[in-house]
Amino acid sequence: ILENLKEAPKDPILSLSAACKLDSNPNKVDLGIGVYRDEQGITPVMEAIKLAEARLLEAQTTKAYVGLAGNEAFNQSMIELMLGDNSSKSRAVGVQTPGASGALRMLADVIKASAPDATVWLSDLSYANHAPIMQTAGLTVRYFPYFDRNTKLVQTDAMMASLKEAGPNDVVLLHGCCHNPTGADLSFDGWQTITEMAVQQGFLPFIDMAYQGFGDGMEADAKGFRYLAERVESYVLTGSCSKNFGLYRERTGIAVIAAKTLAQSNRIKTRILEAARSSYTMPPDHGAELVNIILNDETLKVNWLNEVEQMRLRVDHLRNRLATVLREKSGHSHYDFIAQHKGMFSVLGISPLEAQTLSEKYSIYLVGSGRINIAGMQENHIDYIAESLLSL
Ligand code: PLP
Ligand code: TYF
Repeated sequence: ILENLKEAPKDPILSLSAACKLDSNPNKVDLGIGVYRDEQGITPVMEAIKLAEARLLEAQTTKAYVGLAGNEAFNQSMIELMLGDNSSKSRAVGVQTPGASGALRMLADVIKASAPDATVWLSDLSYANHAPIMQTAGLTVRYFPYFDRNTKLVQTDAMMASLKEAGPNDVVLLHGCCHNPTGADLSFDGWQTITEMAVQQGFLPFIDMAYQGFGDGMEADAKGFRYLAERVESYVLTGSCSKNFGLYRERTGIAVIAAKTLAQSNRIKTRILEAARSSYTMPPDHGAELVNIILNDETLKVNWLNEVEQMRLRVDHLRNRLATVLREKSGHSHYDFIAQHKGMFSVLGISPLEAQTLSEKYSIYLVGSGRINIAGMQENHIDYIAESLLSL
């Protein structure tokens, strides 16, 4: 029974780190996988997490199972963090999942169960795992124009024109902030337009929030999504603690459902628990309890917010430096858009072949879409990256 399988293609992003590790070029730079690194090239355990871990070690008395929805105090705290005092909070319920990845899949399963013929619209481009997750859940995927290859910003008019076709049997997946891979975010005007369209056309907004705090700040990053959440009848939302709590490997995330009424949200929640039970059953607790400890302790929360802000400012600084150095070295403003992008990534608008040349000739590893992880750079890489890029 196991004879028929051919080898699966490698994960295109994870395999970049492996290739970079094997590269003996002393100038090598890993701008592939989306993890934050400090000026020493390390992805540190955050201070607030270390303190919460010390408390947890002291206070935890059992490792017995928690339950299908995971840590409910975590779920409530994450809803607070993402929604603030949004009016939709009164009908929002959460389920802890193994990362936002788990949440994407659980929500896709529930959408499939409720509307087997639903189409999920993804931005062109979108997160590498969005289409595989939606398609494996049995949903049809369509793309709307998003990234303008000329301006390297969002082509809002073309996006909205295309989404005119989305109706009550459609799901529109939007990145809450810090778009992966492009770095090009919807403007607040864009959020207002899409909100109006969701209300009028009746499609389900599906918001994926993996980088809250990395764009303009913890509250500012939620502004567009919260505007939408106030006004649409129903939406679903995923949250990730991988980046803003640095909990990557602890697989800490949440699926949030805000249906018409709290009773309906709770009914849908039972279907998510059913979907979880028939796959991983229960999410890991460690990361969720750490987040819960931090978000419910005033001092730890302030420490944590400061740490995220430091990371955000560092990435912002690297962005601006790279754009400046590219302008100085080239004498033109072609790469100025890098400074306008938000979050960890930028798509540079180079071809897959040029991306391959950067990897093979210069040992600068980046995703084939031309995405670089700004948060993976060190200040002393910038000249080399700029010179290599301009030599293409
Ligand atoms: N969604 C987006 C847009 C992402 O970039 C990522 C990964 O970083 C995820 C979801 C999944 O994150 P995780 O499963 O680590 O929480
Ligand atoms: O886009 C990224 O780099 C992150 C990390 O299969 C990631 O989201 C990459 C590949 C993958 C899972 C996560």
